[in-house]
Amino acid sequence: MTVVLWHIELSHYSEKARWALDHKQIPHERRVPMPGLHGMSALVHTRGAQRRLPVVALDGRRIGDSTAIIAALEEYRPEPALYPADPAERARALELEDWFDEHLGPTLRRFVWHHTLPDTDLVAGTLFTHPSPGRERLLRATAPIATRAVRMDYGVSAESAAAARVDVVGAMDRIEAELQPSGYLAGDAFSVADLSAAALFTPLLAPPERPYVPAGAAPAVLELREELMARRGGAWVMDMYARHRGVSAEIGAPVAVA
Ligand SMILES: N[C@@H](CCC(=O)N[C@@H](CS)C(=O)NCC(=O)O)C(=O)O
Repeated sequence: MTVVLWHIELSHYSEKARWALDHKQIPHERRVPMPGLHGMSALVHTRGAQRRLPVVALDGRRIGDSTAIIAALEEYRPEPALYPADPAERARALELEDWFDEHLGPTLRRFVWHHTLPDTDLVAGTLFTHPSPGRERLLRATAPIATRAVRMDYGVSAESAAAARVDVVGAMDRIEAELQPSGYLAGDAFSVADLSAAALFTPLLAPPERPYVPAGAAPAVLELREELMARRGGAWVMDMYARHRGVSAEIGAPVAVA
């Protein structure tokens, strides 16, 4: 049975699921629902259980939520492992995954959307990394309504974006504080903790190995990117991508030629 991922190209939670699928080299198809219909698509594919993407079809099951998806993939294809074998290290890795999911994911999204939404060209360039003229026309036609909906859904405002900036910098502090002598967040090897922290930073830091990196970014995003890239934690995110992002296992993905 083909493994299918319903995802949003830009989304950092989707990037967690893509990275896990690619890391474990699980061949899968990727489907991108039309912006505006993401919630509906998640509800349909999980039969009402989830209104967020990513969602994975795996072994006859529909699984929503990036953390639950990685847990299911770990069972389905245990090697290469994303969960440390040592119980204490595993508990630490899962705690860190959770912390970055809850503290970095929503705040970084709030900050990036606040500064991106006023520029419809930028929004289109962010959502469509391949030409999609039909979808882009629809997006432009509905931009004022869609902008309001995104602001409401994610709690985006000038005040919340300012607070989010502080929290994003705090998440970078946490990476730097938690890094072990090994250079990883839990134990001596790459784990779900490293994958989560690095993936959740990508809409801001845009490592070149991340698929679907938008061509442009808002000035405030570029400014914070520069600030964080000058830090040890920013260099660490780049390093995790360079060393561990690996090759896509998407069925029909373009093959990289040397
Ligand atoms: N806790 C979830 C969060 C997923 C999430 O927030 N997804 C957002 C994109 S970043 C989404 O589906 N937004 C579209 C919508 O709700 O319509 C996870 O880890 O997968």
